[in-house]
Parts: sequence; C-alpha cells; structure tokens
Amino acid sequence: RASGGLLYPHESVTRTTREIGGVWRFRTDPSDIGEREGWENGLAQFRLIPVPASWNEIFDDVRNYTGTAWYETYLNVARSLKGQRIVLRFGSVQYAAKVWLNGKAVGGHVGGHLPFVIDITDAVLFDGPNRLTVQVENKLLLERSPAVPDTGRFAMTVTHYPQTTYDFFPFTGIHRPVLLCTMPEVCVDDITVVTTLSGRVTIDVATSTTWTGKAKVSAGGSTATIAIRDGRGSGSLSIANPRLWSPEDPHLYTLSVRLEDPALLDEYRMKIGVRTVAVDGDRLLLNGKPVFLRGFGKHEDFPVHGRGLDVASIVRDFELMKWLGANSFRTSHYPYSDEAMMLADELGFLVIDESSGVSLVFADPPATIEARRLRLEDEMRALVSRDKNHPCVILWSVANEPQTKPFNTHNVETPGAVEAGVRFFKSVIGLTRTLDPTRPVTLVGHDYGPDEWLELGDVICANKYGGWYYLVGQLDKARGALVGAINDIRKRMPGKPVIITEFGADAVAGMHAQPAEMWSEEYQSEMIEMYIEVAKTFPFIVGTHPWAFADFRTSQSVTRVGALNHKGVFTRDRRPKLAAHTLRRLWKTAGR
Ligand code: GCB
Repeated sequence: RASGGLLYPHESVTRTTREIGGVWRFRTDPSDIGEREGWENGLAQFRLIPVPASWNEIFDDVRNYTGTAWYETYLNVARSLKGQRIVLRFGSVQYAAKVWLNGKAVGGHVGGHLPFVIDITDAVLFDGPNRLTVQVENKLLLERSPAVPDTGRFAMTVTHYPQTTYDFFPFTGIHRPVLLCTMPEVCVDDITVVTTLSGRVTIDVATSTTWTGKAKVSAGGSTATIAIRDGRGSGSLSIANPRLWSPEDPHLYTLSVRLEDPALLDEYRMKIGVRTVAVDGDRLLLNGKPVFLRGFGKHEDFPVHGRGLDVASIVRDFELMKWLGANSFRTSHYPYSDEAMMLADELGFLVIDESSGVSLVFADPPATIEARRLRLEDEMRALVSRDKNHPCVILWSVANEPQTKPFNTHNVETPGAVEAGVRFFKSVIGLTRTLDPTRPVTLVGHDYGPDEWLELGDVICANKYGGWYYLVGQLDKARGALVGAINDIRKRMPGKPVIITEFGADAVAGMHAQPAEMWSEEYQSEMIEMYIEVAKTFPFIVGTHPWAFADFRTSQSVTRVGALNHKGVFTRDRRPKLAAHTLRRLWKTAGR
C-alpha cells in the first residue's frame, strides 16, 4: 500500500477518524534501557500525561529534559471495521518516534512538526484492547534540523539552558493529535490542486494501490471524470464565475473526489480556494493584484500546553490578529499544525510556511552538512505534500537566519562555510521549486553575506534588530541604519520584493518609561511604529511582520527574563501591550 500522501484524514461516507488522545501513561528513560527491557510489552511504572502536550510544562522534574521517554495507551477497534485499511496518524511527535502495537514494532519517524502515518492494519486485534506504545526522544543533535548544539561553533549570544542554537524552548512530547483512521483498501492517497483566476481547477489524484478506474470530481457546482491508470490520473474542472479566495473574502469550495468501480469505493472531501500567487518584478501578487503583508512571526507556544496543540489558543490568536487588522503570519520557526493551516484558510490569513531549518551553520564536517541537507529536503517534501492545497500558503520559507558569513557568532573564521551554505540552499530551494512550481520560495536572513545569498530566493526576507541588539536604546540612529540596510539590499539585488520579517524590542508588560527606554512598552511601541513608517516609504517592501505576536518560552539566560522572549506585542497569556494598540491604529487606518 502506498501512503505517500499526507492528506488530512477528513471523515466521509467511506472513512472514519477518531482522536485517541486524552490521558496516557508516561515514563522517562534517561539511560535508554527501555528497548532492552522490553517496555513495549507494558510500562511497569508510569505516571499519567495529557496527549497532546509538551511534557516540559506539565512535570517539574522534566522541565529541561529532552531525552527518551515512553508513552502508552489502550484502544479498541470495532469489529465492523475489519477489512478496512487502518492507520494511525500522528500530527507531530517531537522529535523522533518509534511505535509498537501490542508489542509489535509497526513503524517510526524522525523529524518534528509534521504528520506521519503508520499502517496498523495487520497488527490490530479486534477482540480486545490494543496496547499502543510510543517511544519519543528529542536529543539535541548536530545533524538534525534544527541542528543543536555545538557550542564551540555556534551558540546563541550568551550561555543558556537548555543549550540550543535557537531562541525558543526545545519543547518535547506528542505535540499534536493522534488519530485512528480507517479507509477502504483502494482509496485516494494524494491530491494536488492548482487553480487559475478563470476558475479552472486542475486535479492530480493518486490512489493507495495501482488501481485503474474512474474518479468523479466535483467543486462549486461543476463536475468532471478523471481516468485513473495504475494509481494515477489528472484532470480538471471549471467553476463558473469563481469567488476568489483572499483575506477580504476567504471563500472556500468543497472538492469531492470519488473513486467508482462503478459502485463507490472511496470518497475524499476537502476545502479548496481559487486563487493565484506570483512574484512579478518587485511586487507580490495575489489574484494578479499587489498585496501587502501585515502580520507577525509567531510561535506555537501556550501556557501549560507548551507546544502541544491548543485549538482554543489558535482561534484566539487569529481573533486578536483580526482585531489588529493583520492579514498574515509566518510559521516561524517550523511547520504549524494542520488545524492552524485549515483555520488560516477559513479566516483568510496569508501564510509564509517555514521549515524547521533555523540557525543552520556550515562550519561542520561535510558529512554532517550533507546529512542535514537530506533531512531538510525530506522535510520540504513532507511540508509541500501536507500544505500544497492550502490557499493560505503564499510563500515557502526553507530556513531562518542561516550562517551567511565566513565567521561564526563568536567571530571565529569558518573557511568554506559561505560556499557550503550557498550550495546547501541552492539544492533545497531548487528542490522546493520542483515540488511546487506554483509558489515563490524564500529563505529568511538577518544579514546577507555575499550577493549569492540574495540571489537564492524569489522574495528577500530580512530580520532587522537595530535599536535592540545594536544601536541599543537609540531609535533615531536605528532609523538611519534601517534605511541604509534597505538601500543596500536594493542596490545589491534590485528587482526583488522585500519583506521585513522580524523587528522588535523586548518589553516587560507593565514596564513604562518617559522618555522611552529599552524594556518599556513605550520603547517597543515606538520602535515598531518607526520600522513600519520607514518601510512604507519603499514601494518594493511588500510586508512588515513585527517580532513577535506574543511572548514565548525560551531557555533560561541573562537576556530572557522569566525564560521568556518578551518581544510579543501580546503577553504569553495574550494581553495586549501598548504596541498592540499602536499596530491596530496603523493597520486599521493606513492598511500598511
Ligand atoms: C531572531 C530570530 C528569532 C528570535 C529573535 C530575537 O532573529 O529569528 O527566533 O527570537 O531574533 O528576539 O532575538
């Protein structure tokens, strides 16, 4: 059976989906003895843990623990489902997972933030509870993406704990729903939809087996038949006078794909939007018209849940972004949940869809860099496969702030690193363009070393921290530096659109200063307003994303008060700081 597709397992007349999260059993395994002792045959000792959630915010003794741990639960599968294909779909396990059913190894996965599917058809018992065991580990290793940590070569600016190369907490656990799904043996495995402004919808279908037959497709009152040969087929239909998807009118159509033999074998239904996205010279076009991105870099980070899915928080975040007049966000610094992406479609957010390639460095041995490239390319395959049909996704981001200069953050020379990095991203970006020729691709940088770095992406995304990490406390000088940096990018790489993907200042909610000084709400608010006012004067800047939407958990260090990054315009519990009101005034009135 093929299971290349990562289609969300929506229910239909031929499919069932059941969430099996809740309260599971949990045991840490710091010495990695579990497999030797056969823990997959039942956990002798355990405590109870919620699924989904990060363990770090639940139990005090594992606050900073990212090593191995085991999860266990019991589930029944109704006899009426015999004969169906039965799979488990894990929305995200951070970082590596091994899975057993009734003591039998059924599969595993490496890489957080994206779903994986495990076929358990042949391992399921229909006459009693099934024991599901999941081993999880998030060891911070150099060849992983994000790569962590070789403190000699790269570290955050100061010592911090746990040690990472990035500025967010390395949350660990089963982070997204675990779904028990059933579907017919011959079923739709993957669909790729491409739309045009005239309403033409091209549909590629792949089936789970090398099946030959007919697929009936329908959307927006139009239908067509697609011939499937050996498990693959393509066709199209036309929606008359289509209502185009946009932030102002995020209209969605339901696409139905039915495999018929001639009786119905399988039906898959999903929502699609009719829209186009393109880069034209230095403009970013949605439906052929220039669009400006007002929004944020964010995190999946909520009190108590950690990085565990919390749908209420997602809806609340989107509500607050609407309140501000935002129309966009970036999934910094890793792919977000299926649930967030579906809601972004529904509510009309323009999403920069980012991989987990954050803070990648290129001073490592070639074999390590090569392993990391293969890992990131696998991730891009999975990310594009999962998100290609979301109208909300307008730009792929393959990385955030890689090393682009021939020295590391300790100012130590790293010969060959620039060339290695450019080679690395030529490959990753080239692959992404092949995987999805319909969307532009970018990588987000805080500086751009040699010009080859600026050549790589279709859009230049730049993070700027003048007034915070340099020119500290001096917004007037930071303004000059920002203008200089934008002019420099323009001079070196004319003709590409630019998005300022990060800028901001830490502000501890409730701290005030007159005149405005660092850490006060006033300073943060004035800085964000200054950046937005400067950006407005450059017509080729097509978006401004202040960093960040809300305060978020980080490792402990002398720069992160309360183990939080305080650059949120909302607090971690989503209360507005002064900057939120400022953004509302700017975005609601000026639209930029
Ligand atoms: C950055 C990173 C982001 C950090 C931010 C900061 O450039 O992309 O992950 O959180 O700076 O606040 O330092």
